[in-house]
Amino acid sequence: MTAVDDRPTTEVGKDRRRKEDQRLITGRTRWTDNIQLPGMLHLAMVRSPFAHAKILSIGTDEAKAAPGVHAVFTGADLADSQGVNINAWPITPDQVTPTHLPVPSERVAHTGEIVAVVVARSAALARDAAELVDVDYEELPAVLDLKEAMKDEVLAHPDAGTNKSAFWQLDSKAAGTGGDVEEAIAKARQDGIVIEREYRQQRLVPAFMEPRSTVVDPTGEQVVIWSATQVPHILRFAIAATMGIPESKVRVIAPDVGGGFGGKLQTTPEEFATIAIARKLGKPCKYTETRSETMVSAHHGRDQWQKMTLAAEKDGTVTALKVDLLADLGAYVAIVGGGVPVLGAWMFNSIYKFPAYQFNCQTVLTNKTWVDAYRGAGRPEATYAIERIMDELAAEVGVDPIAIREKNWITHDEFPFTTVAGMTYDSGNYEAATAKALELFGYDELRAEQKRRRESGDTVQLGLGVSTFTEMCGLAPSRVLGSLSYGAGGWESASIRMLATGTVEVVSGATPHGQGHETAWSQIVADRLGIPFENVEVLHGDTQIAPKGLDTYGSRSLVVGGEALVRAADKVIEKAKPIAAHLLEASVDDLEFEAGQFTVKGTDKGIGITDIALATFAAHNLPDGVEPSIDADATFDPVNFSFPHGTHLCAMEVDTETGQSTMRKYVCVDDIGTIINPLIVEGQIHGGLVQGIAQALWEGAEYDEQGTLVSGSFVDYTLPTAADTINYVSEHTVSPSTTNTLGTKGVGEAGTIASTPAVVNAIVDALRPMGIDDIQMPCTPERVWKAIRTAGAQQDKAPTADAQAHFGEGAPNQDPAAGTTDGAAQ
Ligand code: MCN
Repeated sequence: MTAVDDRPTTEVGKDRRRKEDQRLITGRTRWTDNIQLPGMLHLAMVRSPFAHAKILSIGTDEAKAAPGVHAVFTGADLADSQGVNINAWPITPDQVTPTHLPVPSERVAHTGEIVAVVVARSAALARDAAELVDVDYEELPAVLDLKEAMKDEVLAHPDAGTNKSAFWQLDSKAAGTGGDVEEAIAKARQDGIVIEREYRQQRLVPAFMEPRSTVVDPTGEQVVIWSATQVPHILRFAIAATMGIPESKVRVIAPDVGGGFGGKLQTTPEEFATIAIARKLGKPCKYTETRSETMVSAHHGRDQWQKMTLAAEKDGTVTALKVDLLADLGAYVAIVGGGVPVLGAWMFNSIYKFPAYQFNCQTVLTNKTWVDAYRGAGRPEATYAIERIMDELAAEVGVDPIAIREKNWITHDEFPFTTVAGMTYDSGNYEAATAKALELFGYDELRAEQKRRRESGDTVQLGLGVSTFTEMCGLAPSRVLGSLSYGAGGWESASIRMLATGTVEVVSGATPHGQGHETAWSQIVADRLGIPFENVEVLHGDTQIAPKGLDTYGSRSLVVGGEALVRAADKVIEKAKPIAAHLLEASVDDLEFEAGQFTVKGTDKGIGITDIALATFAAHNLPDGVEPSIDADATFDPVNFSFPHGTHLCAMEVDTETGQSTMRKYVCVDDIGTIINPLIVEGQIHGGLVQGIAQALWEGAEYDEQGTLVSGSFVDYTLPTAADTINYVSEHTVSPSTTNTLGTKGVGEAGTIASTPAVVNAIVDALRPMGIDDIQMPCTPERVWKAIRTAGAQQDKAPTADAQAHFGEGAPNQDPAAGTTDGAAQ
């Protein structure tokens, strides 16, 4: 019997290996730090060792006299030229936004802030001399904890008068999208269920592979800036807006960039300082940070307290959700730092039909590294809290976590569905994704094994974790972003240039830094124009070559930039059509276009689009009035976000004697609509999963009482390696998006958003019979062990009938020697 060949005949859907990997893997590429310019000088930063301090004086004489040193600059020296780091998303008109100077001259507000810059012949000489800069500080009280910051007793910025940056609310009753949340909670307290929990999102470091680097050449007509950035277009805008250089005189180039995960969507003090100094000296300058510098000076992610109040009927039907979010911004409001927690407003309600909802978000300033978008940005945080508390509801009602979700989720026949947060989800099928995941996982068998282990008192218990998530990505409709006071739009652009010799240049406004756009974009164009995949060249990341773009973040590139590309391709075909008709001596209406060929309907007369490109280049025989070009540009602004969703299931084995949690199985079924390249998608999901799992188990940025980042290196910040991960089972269902013609939804953040609660739910599920209903992330063996011990101590010391009679409800039941939970289990 012949096997049926179901490999796709189109490029879209094909497992194409990434074109760009050839040069990346063999090192035939240019990272910013590889760029060498004649006469180039090198910068080193002098950074504050204090979390909060007045700068009393800066002695630069010794550093200036050091070998190879060209100059030393302080904030005062740069005051007239250094610009200011921007906040592009003031979430309220009265948001407290401390001025963020690249090099401050009076006061530092977090450890690692730059106080002086040394310029020398080499990076090594600059670093050596930086040690000789003598800064006299007067240490000021620092506020490090975000709950402490709320008290306003110690101020991160004394001039601001408060640490509270902004308060933002979404209330379903006020918005007309649902009922009164307080009423629904009060009712549930009478005759239903109310669950209250507080979850912690620990601080994370977006540990991209390539440290940030900037090279500036000020010697020509334009200032040319190479930067390891995700956002060359936004950087050009910010430089023009704050440094007084006309935008047309600024060229930003992001060459190959080694990852970002949101951590490179910032405009940085280091970039501004390097530009200011290069312009002052009139010489090319380079600054590349060390890994230790990345840890303290590139922005951090997450850092929230999430107070959740969920109301339900006795059978588990949800009736209200109230979220009180406290979000740490760190020392400054980063480019979209204030807005990231607010994105949770549309995500905490997730896939569930809450009749009433309220989201309250308070952002707070502290003397720590500033916080901004890290893979998922606002959506992993929200997904974590809602998926954790849905498990608590299931436990309270006494049903399986899957059953509580089925009872409350939006069913496939209810799409499009406008949620209580006012967001319209266009498509999805939670039942299908969950059914597939359960089957692949072997859910029932694993539950049976869990029961056996519980009954036999196995020291290694099994827990099953569920996460049925959705997210909003493809940032996105400019009008919606504008209504939220976001400073930029959400469109994306693409251009197609039909070269005379049959190859095609695609120019993308989206700027990949690991996502494989060159491959995926080639697949889209190859199908649309009917030309070989190999004949498409994708250009990006240089504002001179791709002048229009809003860059890559928020899993937006495909659903916005990919659709712009489709529209540009359609325009190319439309422009080629009259030329084809003219050359074939046929009417435009009689032509059809397929697989790269225009043919006269019902005949074998035809001409290929690449032949038309050549004929247009020669321009000897074009119809009257037709311009000699079939090139086209398109800019696309979607009407809505895209809403990927999926079901992630995790099995964890928890050793109750050591606290060690080991992943046994992980299955995810993601629905990201049409898939352009399954191989890229698998890579995106795997990478995303590891980051989400790492938050659950390993990673956390910890400060000491002085405000020093004690997890400031990879020795202490436990980034997982391949050896720490397992083989995940990743599958898909397809509910095409209706907001782009490709039917695609974003995938770049899905794994990170979904996986964290699946893992923690599994660990808690394993330990629930011991009375444990939360473990604060990261669930390290120590924390799990402490939680087990504390729970055990509580059970051992359960008040006797006598004690209860004596002490009443307040009967002591905790062994003081066991200590407090110390944040290990809350
Ligand atoms: N894709 C596809 N089919 C789909 C969806 C996506 O084939 N249905 C492909 C796209 O063509 C693209 C890739 O998957 O090649 C990711 O697409 P998309 O979801 O549009 O995300 P972006 O390209 O906008 O990338 C941003 C996203 C984010 S927000 C973070 S953070 C992140 C991520 O991508 N950072 C990354 N993935 C990363 N991958 C690497 N290697 N490095 C990072 O820093």
